[in-house]
Amino acid sequence: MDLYNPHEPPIIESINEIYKDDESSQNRYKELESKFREIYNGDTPTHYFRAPGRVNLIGEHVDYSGYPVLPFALEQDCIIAVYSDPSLESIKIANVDPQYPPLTVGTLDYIDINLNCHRWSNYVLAAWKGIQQYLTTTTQKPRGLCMLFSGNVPLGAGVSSSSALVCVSTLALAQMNQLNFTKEELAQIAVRSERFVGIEGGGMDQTISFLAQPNSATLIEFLPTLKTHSVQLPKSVSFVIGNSLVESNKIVTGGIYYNLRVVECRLAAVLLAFYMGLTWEHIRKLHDVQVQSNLKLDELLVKVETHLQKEPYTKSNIAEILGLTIDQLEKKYFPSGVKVSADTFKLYSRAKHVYSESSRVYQFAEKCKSPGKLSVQELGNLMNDSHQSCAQLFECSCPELDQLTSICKQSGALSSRLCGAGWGGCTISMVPTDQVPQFLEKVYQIYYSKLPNLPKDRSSYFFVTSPSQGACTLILK
Ligand code: NG1
Ligand code: MG
Repeated sequence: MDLYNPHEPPIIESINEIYKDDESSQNRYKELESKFREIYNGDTPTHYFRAPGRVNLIGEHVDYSGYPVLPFALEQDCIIAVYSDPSLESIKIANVDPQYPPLTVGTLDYIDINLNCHRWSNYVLAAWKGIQQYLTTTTQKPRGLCMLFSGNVPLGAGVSSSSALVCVSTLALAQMNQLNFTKEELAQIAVRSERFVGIEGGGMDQTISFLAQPNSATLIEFLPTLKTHSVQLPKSVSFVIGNSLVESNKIVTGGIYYNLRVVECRLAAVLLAFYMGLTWEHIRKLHDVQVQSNLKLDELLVKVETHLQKEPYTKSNIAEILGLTIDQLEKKYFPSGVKVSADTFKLYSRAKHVYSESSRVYQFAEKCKSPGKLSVQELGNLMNDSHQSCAQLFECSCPELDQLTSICKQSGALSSRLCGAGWGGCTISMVPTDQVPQFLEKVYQIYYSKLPNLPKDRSSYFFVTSPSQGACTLILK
């Protein structure tokens, strides 16, 4: 069996096997088990599951426009211990971290997620809502469960702590209910489930959490159908994650940041199609414009220059151009979860970012295919250009991310860029492996040592990472 075949269910691993020389990870599961017994009156968990966070090398804010991304999975993950017996009629959710309160839901309850109440358990409920849909189509009665969660993916940091939680919940809830989905199916269910929390994400995070392979990054293509290709990274460099320590909560700011960008990209696609004389009524994504027009990314960039105005559009400008009322425009194109609150929409610069960033993703993956000829600085330049485009055209950076990425470059990194949604959170830097120790020390002195309330454990916010494996079921052996 090919362990990393997306058309197979996730693999079952032995905890002692995958954490052979790693006592602290083994202890993490032992602690989870003893905490579980303490919380659930002596019951012993029968199943364990894990799903990792991720970094993205390049391809930011292009997934929801239908374009490929190039992430890999982190070692940091969200893990769950689970127990089930036929007498249980509810799902009990608890977290080892006392700041995350427990919750109980009946297995047959209708799941209504309150978008105004920002609870960690919303992500578990979202996963349950996604899985419930498959159980009601069969005659199967959902299983009652006791679940205990523990996570070490940095939160609100653009490395996908939320998706790790949704993915591990999706995996556990599916497997405990004998739903034998493949990794690819689980990823697609988790993508739809996470949208119940109100953010119209593109699918990169859940896909890599399930389909990641150790030792390589993954090029994920979403259209016309989901496809993954492993990409070997150059051996002479290391990847360092540095959290700016500016927290960015996508749910809280979704109306002015993430969901606004989703709608800006959608409207850019529709107007571009309209002006190019395409059948714009069916267009939802910038990728749809490429499919219908059959143009290359460079040619589409020229179309953006020709057809979209540099000045921001208002809702009434756009409605008038398309011959719609504002109400029709909102119903057809605006996200239904976290409401967008903006008066103006910068369609020109958002479209320019998406088409140019997508071209960088293809170039990066292509260069990695011929390691003999590869100049790592060329990869670095693509990453640096990605940051510039995120900062200037997509406006998803912030002063601290700009400052940290330039400190990283001054301190020996070949490249440094924001990672994930942005507006805070992490940077990813590519550093020659033999220079990593000096790099870590320099950046620590210049950026981190000056910050107030710095967390005690440096490795929780500034660490070297390499591609790890995707979600799996674990056994205590
Ligand atoms: P993070 O960084 O986890 O907030 C988000 C989206 C991705 C992608 C990136 C930007 C979700 C779950 N994740 O990630 O789909 O659009 O931003 O490239 O919405
Ligand atoms: Mg997230």
